[in-house]
Amino acid sequence: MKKYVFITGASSGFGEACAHIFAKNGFSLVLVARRVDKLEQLKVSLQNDTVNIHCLELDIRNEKEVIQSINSLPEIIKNNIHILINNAGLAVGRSSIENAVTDDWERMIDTNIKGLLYVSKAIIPFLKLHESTQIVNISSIAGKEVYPGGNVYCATKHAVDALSKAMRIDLVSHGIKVTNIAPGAAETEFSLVRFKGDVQTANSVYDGFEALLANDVAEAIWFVTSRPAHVTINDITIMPTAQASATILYKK
Ligand code: NDP
Ligand code: 8X3
Repeated sequence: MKKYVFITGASSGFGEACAHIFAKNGFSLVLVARRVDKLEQLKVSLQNDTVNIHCLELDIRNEKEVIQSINSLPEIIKNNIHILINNAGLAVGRSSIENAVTDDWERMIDTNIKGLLYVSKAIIPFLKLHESTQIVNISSIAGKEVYPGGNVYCATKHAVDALSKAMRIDLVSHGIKVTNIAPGAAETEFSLVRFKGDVQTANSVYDGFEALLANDVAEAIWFVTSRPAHVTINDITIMPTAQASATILYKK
């Protein structure tokens, strides 16, 4: 029976790149996002005789929907999930606290923290069915440092970093590995979402240096999930070479 990897935020960026790498390496996939049309397109591009792909239209902020959609998956899928990649997430806005739109805070907290928790709680019982399963949480350099205007986004990613440590403790007796991945600047739809569709501002984030690509992060995720059973990589910080810290970027 093929092993499944459950990838949240597979309609774009890191999640989509993970779908390609895991399919190439023989995993079957559960692909999760709100934009199911994008997932279906991805499915068509990946489909071959050896890989099973299940698309799940899901807003991870909705606890009931998360529980219901995961529990309604066919038994053959649920019972063969070996890896959960908690990747879905976003930044919205980059204002100082007194100028921020509070709805932006709700979206980040509800997605990056609460959504990650709902999905994890629903998937962990299935991971427990097997030896040596794994959760990969996508945090950020923003989960290690803070920067101007990063306030709530940084707080949510610090929470992901803390939850990775907490999950490792709670799940060690079940042999579930937990890995925290903290990327620096990567060129995906991330900035377009953060700046609410302002293409010029989004593009300017990546001007003058070579940002990470989604595939660079997906390769790191593949590396940590393909170690032998007795080896866990706890934490990876992966940066563009031109980025020394959250705030220090060498731009030409
Ligand atoms: P993208 O915007 O390209 O992808 C984000 C993904 O998350 C999309 O597939 C989106 O799908 C999904 N998503 C967002 N909200 C929800 C929701 N409520 N329910 C389900 N899915 C949702 O960004 P990245 O690939 O760059 O980001 C992936 C992760 O990496 C995020 O957690 C981000 O914070 C983190 N990160 C990004 C960095 C960067 O510089 N790009 C650096 C460090 C970390 P849809 O809209 O279809 O629902
Ligand atoms: C995304 C990277 O530096 O914009 O998590 O916060 S950063």
